[in-house]
Amino acid sequence: EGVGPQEYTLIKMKLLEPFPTALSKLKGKNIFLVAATLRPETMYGQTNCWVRPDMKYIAFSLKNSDVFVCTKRAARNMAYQDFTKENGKLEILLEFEGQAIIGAALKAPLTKYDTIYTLPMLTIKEDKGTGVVTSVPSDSPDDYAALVDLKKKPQFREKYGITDEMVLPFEPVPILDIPEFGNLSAVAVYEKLKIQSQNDREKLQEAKDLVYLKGFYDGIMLVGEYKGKKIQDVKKSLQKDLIKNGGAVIYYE
Ligand code: A2H
Repeated sequence: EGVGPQEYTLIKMKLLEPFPTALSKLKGKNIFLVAATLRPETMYGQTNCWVRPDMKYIAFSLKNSDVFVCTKRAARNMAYQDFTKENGKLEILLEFEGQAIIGAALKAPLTKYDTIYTLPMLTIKEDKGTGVVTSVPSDSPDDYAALVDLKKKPQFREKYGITDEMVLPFEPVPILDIPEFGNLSAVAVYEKLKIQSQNDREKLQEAKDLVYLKGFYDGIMLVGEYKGKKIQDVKKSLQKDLIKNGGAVIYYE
């Protein structure tokens, strides 16, 4: 990437009660899984949240006593961005592996699905974003590939204690129209390149290269307040609205 910090929109996905056992001592608190995204305009299409089962996460306190869940690396950055009571100081409440929160129910902003679930993605990187990724299978080939893996492999769901209800009802939502790729661009390239799984790294990179630039610049919103408008013209307003309504904050790294 270029010089200087990258700005991300941090999407706040509220953990619903009953909390997973590993977080039960935080009962009654406002807990959010926080996902770093470059595509706030796609949040209408969220179908689930991804965490990596074998990666470490922490829960830490914000200034207002709300709790965020993400990697310790990201939390340390946040401590220097005015998220915590004391600048640079991190108040860690709990540490656990992603596995411990798989299956957890969440309320996410803008999506039409009332409740979405925390599911496993094995390719999440430790050193980028928060380690929590919000899933938009309509427009992200990585997300679509990981969702299809779970849908077509009952043993994969079983391995992580995921029930059918957490996965099967969730379909990619047409939210953007992208020239050449239509209104489910990730699905279109997944099929075009005959991608087999989330581990098909080379093809997934190619898929991303194909759709991203077009999505960023020429895509048209199909839903929501900015329906009919170009993404590049509404991205900033949409981000502002999300922040104003408590669904997101800005995060740099
Ligand atoms: B994006 P960049 Cl619809 N490991 O959000 C793997 N991927 C991660 C990650 C991590 N630790 N942290 C964030 N990401 C994903 C939406 C989206 C994203 C769409 C389309 C493309 C896209 C929904 N998922 O990303 O290297 C997050 O997924 C294209 C790369 O900093 C985040 O935005 O550019 C993006 O990668 C940040 O990656």
